[in-house]
Amino acid sequence: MLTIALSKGRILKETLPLLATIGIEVSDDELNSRKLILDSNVEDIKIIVLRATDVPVFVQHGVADIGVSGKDVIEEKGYMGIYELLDLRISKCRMMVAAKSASDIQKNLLKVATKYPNTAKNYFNKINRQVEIIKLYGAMELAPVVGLSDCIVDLVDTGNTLKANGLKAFDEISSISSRLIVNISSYKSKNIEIKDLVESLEKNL
Ligand code: PRT
Ligand code: MG
Repeated sequence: MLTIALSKGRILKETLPLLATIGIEVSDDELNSRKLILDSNVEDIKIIVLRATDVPVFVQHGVADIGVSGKDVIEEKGYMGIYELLDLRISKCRMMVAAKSASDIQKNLLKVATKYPNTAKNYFNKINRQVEIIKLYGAMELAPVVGLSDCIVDLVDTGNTLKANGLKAFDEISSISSRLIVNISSYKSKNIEIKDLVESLEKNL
């Protein structure tokens, strides 16, 4: 049995066609049901659908053997108990520092609002900037507008969300795409199945 954890939303939408290319399919009935553990057409492969930030946690603890997670989420959580095996090159975007104007990110003690406190801390440490991190769970773009922070660290794709809120992206922290991750023990105990799956996925990318 192989259990694959995916997050609902864009990663699920973009991973299902990849799985289909290697013969793993989930019916619309399963997808539209309220079930959280979905059957696939392959008898010993199940799909669990989670919140994006929970995918590495399920894989780390081995309740899912494999998962697909944004590099943003993996870097923020760290690599304990997991291996990153493959860049799936889907759900691409960039981790950026954004603010109302360039002068806002020149301040001495910078206030940074973000859903990614570790990523932000590491980045500003590396460039020797002193920061105060304000952890938020959503609507980051609001923080500089209402004066809660000087800037934000967040994902940017088209830039439309920033623009709509009067913000601009300044520095790029990293480029992001979704990665196939695997539980370290599963990788040992189910090595053949997992390697097969990874190799056929890789061929079809
Ligand atoms: O929505 P929920 O709270 O359930 O979780 P989530 O927002 O983490 O899930 P989801 O499905 O939205 O995102 C899952 C993964 O998709 C992330 O972990 C990233 O790896 C990847 N991804 C790719 C993105 C984006 N592009 C993206 N643009 N995740 C979020 N965004 C958001 C961004 O945070 C900002 O609010 O879209 C907005 C910016 O988009 P543009 O196009 O306006 O620049
Ligand atoms: Mg979202």
